[in-house]
Amino acid sequence: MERSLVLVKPDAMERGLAGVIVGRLQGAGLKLIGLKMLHMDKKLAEKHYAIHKSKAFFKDLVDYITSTPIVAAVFEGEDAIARIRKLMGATDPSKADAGTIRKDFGLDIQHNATHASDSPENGKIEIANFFKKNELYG
Ligand code: FUP
Repeated sequence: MERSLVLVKPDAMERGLAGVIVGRLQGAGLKLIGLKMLHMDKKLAEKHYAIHKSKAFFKDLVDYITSTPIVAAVFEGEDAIARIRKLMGATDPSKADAGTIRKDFGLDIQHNATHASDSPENGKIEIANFFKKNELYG
């Protein structure tokens, strides 16, 4: 069993897509075991995106992800990481496969509707950044 953090990012929140995105993942058979709405502060954003600290887009990314409240979810399932990333599609929505969340709802590489963990190890770290153990119902 794997677990992944999923974020519904500001661009999707502003267009009322939180339920649709969470629903797509549930509809694909992934189990929702944690859910909350929060407004990420700069500290949490910099921690979440620490791997991108040296990139030119880092400041914009932090400004963007902290621009509105977001929905954070945890999904559990067999092979959950790979399955969710496939359902989400490529980082750049214009390059994402048809029928993926980012193809259907993403606007551009920064405003790409969702985040999901890219490995089981990062999933554990990311989930711990957003959820206490007793907020998960796996
Ligand atoms: P992903 O795992 O698909 O979310 O993609 P990355 O970890 O490579 O990138 C994390 C986030 O950085 C993306 F969701 C959007 C942002 N990003 C940019 O804003 N510009 C870029 O050129 C690349 C990524």
